[in-house]
Amino acid sequence: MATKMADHGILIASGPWDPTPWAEAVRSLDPARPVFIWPDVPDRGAVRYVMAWHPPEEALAGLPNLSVVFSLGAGVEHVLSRKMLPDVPVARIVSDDLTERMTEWVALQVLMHHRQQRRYDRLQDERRWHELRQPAASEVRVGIMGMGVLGASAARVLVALGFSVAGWSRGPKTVPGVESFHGDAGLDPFLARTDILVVLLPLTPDTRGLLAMPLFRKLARDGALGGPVLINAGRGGLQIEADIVRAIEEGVLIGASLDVFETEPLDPSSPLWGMENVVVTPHCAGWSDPMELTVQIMEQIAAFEAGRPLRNVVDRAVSY
Ligand code: NDP
Ligand code: OXD
Repeated sequence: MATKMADHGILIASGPWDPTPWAEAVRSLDPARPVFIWPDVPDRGAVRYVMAWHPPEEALAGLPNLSVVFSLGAGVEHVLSRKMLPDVPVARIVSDDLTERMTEWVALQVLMHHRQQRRYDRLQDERRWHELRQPAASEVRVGIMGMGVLGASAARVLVALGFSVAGWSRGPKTVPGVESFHGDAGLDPFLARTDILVVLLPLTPDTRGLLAMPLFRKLARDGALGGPVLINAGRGGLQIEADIVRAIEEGVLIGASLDVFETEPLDPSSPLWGMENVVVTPHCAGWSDPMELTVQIMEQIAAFEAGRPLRNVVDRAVSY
């Protein structure tokens, strides 16, 4: 057993994240399995799996026995973009815990804009008792770009809250109470009926830079909120931040909630920090719990070593 395990080691290459809780989680779940923390890999032949979050290029190269790369997040662009990534399966995280956390964040942001909470915060600062006109949820059209695991979950909760919800994805989707748009042909009609745009797309060659002024101008302008709102928790590479700033300044957007940025952490000099109806959160919408996600990865490894198929393997042809 010990000899076999020696060839079945796990390398943790967690980029800017502290690797310690991930290594501790693996060790507590499978004490016999060798665990390496990049760049400390004395025997590269002993690495069979990599647990990766923004791994350095070299961490994925020269691993002769590598069988699987496990992304430590739901997104995988940080692995697929690595030129030295060998031709092995890349599996991503699909977790109830992460999905629930993301759904909470989306519902919070939609409600914050819908219920005009930023304006009430300012009124409170001024000690002013002033009631704002408040549309019903059913008058507000939420459009979700990306109707995968996270988008569909958020859609279900927003439907339950009474919003008029539509989704846009590559292929058609059936989610009760949600109007489905898909593909290039479905994009403009989807945008034209959307007051609050929620983005839960992966970052791929097709989606990079999509959230820019031309798209913002296609959003509905006749809605109950007085203008469109952008909420992005997908990836920063989807958005052009200079366009978001200009769109807010020019009233093309009346507000935004952003959890992800072109460069993270967001630079203190970014005007987004100080804009009145812009909410900035530090890529925490779907916070990953190391133990919860490591349990899933170790179950995947156990299945793989027993000859069963891996789950949540990314389709490299479409990059997500
Ligand atoms: P999924 O792979 O389950 O869903 C992706 C969705 O995007 C699918 O509906 C897919 O369409 C759609 N899509 C992909 N490419 C296109 C395209 N070119 N045009 C139209 N639709 C497209 O991913 P998840 O829901 O699990 O996660 C989504 C993203 O959320 C992740 O990739 C990650 O970037 C981000 N994320 C952010 C977190 C945070 O903390 N901010 C936490 C976790 C994830 P189809 O269904 O037809 O395939
Ligand atoms: C993820 C993330 O992809 O945290 O899971 O962004």
